[in-house]
Amino acid sequence: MKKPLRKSRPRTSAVFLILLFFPLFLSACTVKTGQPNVGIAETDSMELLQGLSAAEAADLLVPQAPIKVGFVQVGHESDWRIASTKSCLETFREENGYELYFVDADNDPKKQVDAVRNFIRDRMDYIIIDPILPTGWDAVLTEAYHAHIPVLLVDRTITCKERYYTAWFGSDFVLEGEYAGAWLEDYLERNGRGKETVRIVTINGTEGASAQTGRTQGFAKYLDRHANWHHLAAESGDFTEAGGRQVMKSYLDRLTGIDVVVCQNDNEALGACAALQEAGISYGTDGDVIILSFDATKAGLEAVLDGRIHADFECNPLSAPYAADAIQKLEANKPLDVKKLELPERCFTNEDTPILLQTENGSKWTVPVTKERIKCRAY
Ligand code: GYE
Repeated sequence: MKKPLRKSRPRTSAVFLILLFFPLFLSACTVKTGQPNVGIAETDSMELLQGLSAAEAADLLVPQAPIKVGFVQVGHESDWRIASTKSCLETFREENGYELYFVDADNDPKKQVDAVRNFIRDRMDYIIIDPILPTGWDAVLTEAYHAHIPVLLVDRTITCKERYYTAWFGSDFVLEGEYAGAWLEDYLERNGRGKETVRIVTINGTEGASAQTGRTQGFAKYLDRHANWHHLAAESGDFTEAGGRQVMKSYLDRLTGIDVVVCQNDNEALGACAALQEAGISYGTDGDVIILSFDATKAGLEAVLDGRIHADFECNPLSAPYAADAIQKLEANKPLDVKKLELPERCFTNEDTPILLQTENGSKWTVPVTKERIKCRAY
């Protein structure tokens, strides 16, 4: 992979200075552990530095400047997002050698672009973007490119030339949607409902976000295959619980006989359950309406365990450690293994036995949800 162009951090000039005054510096220098970003333990520095070139010794002795990371987050709309933010804050801690500049864009695409522009102005070493929308990035990414600041993308994607970002770590949203379709197909078949008319509604995520378009596209392949599946409506709940509840309520006000609700995340699913409950309509594994969801957060899996949600298609929010790993590699001038990496994800169901889901783009066994599984989950 092509090495990203990046200007060196201020450390370089410190190294230069130290080389100039090396003999003087050496005699005065004892380095202590426990201080942030100092490379070697308290010891006789003369002894430790023996055999090293002046440049190598200087590199060891100079306190490393923290790596400045600007991270622009989508917002705080869901449990998934909160887990993603937590992972970012834990990963890019001061103790780990980072100076993190974190911006919550509150679902405003303009705020995201402004944040990136500020990161460029403030000379971040790296910029990490979780983009609300895939479009609107060309100008600012070009600016980052010309400022030689590597850009890493996490979670959702951006539609731009590949050279404008160094790497992406996220999910295959189309595949997630396909698994949801494959599970529903299999479930209806197993329950003798393969030929029945099935009335489906979808509660979309934020319109235009790659998580929304991908899941929609994947599930649509299964809608297309089944003439008896009637897709009645798809409206956005903006990935929030309030949004899910409100959209479900409006569906119930104007539509009858809904068999399946596809919610594009867990918060929307919980909102939809509340609206169904309020309307006195039974749902879940003991009820009339089948609920599907995405994310598989703790709250989502608890709902799967007690039968409110039938199946939950996992989306992994822990991409920050992957971005940090890439940064460490770039710092060490090592090549990245891949430019795009899809994180591992599973399909959880309320059923006791695993079922093999096969789609045109992948296959995997479903995972039955248990209390123990939920307990040891990170988010
Ligand atoms: O499904 C939802 C969140 O982009 C995958 O955004 C993410 C989605 C996730 O708010 O809960």
